[in-house]
Amino acid sequence: MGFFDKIKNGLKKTRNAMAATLGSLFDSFTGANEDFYEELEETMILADLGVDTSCKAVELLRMKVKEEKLRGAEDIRNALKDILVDMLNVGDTKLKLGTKPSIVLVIGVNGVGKTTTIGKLAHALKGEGKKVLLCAGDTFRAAAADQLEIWAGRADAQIIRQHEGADPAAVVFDGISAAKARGTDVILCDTAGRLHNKANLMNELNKISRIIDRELPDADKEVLLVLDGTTGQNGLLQAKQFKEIAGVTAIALTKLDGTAKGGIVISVADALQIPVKYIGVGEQMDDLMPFDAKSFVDALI
Ligand SMILES: Nc1nc2c(ncn2[C@@H]2O[C@H](COP(=O)(O)OP(=O)(O)O)[C@@H](O)[C@H]2O)c(=O)[nH]1
Ligand SMILES: [Mg+2]
Repeated sequence: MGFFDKIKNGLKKTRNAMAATLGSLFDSFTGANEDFYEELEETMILADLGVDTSCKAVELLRMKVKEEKLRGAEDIRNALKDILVDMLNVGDTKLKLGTKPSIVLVIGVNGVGKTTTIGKLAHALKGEGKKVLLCAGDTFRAAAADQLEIWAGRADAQIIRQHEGADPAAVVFDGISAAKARGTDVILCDTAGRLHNKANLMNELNKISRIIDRELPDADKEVLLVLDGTTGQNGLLQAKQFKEIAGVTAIALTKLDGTAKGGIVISVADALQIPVKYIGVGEQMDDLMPFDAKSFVDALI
């Protein structure tokens, strides 16, 4: 399956929902009047673009239609696509991993798909010829490191782990030392998402960040926030909290294969102004797609 087909297939549920509602809206199109704009906004809210983002998109469309004197349904549909692509373009969509080593700290609440995303990402980076090391910073349960180890095996990456209950910052320290000694290109750090309150989580993430800054002062660093695409606007709330406490530089939205509300991607990028860099469209190793705004919108509409 080609790249575009794979995105289309992964977004099938959202695509079908959008095709049904947007399709009938544009099929019965008689002009860009109040009713049309209202229905369009509703359609977007249903696809989980969120009230703010949907409002903004419709407002921008009104202006564009007026300025460019657009009349036909096809022109207006294309104008809408351009607006959504613009809203998604809030920064570079590629992870910046130029230095050797470079490091990605992967954060997010329990169950969103952090460990799985790390496994998929390791596989993708290996495919680019990079030497990858995984760091088992989720020390809450031994099973978490076991799961990461299985992914390391699948992706043919190295792994550094410690015993259950170990200090995650110490595991990261070990991982960085090993990476320096072994000539690793990219370190991917898993973390636990189950700390009981915001202060706890903040302390732990701060501690890990301090170690990274101290040990790798000149390295390229990314903080990748993983969000579960099926949790919709709830996930957005989570994301806002993480943005406050952790200096997020990139977002991965997972499980888009399981939802008709893939519009959340646009909502997240627009509300946080942090680029979505990956989308997860399944549980297999190659089900992580590098994000591209244009392909995404084309697949959606
Ligand atoms: N369908 C689907 N399932 C996913 C995706 N990403 C992760 N999962 C599943 O979500 C569950 C939790 O993933 P895990 O990586 O353990 O989450 P973590 O707690 O954040 O590390 C697992 O069953 C994964 O297989 C995805 O893109 N699509
Ligand atoms: Mg995990």
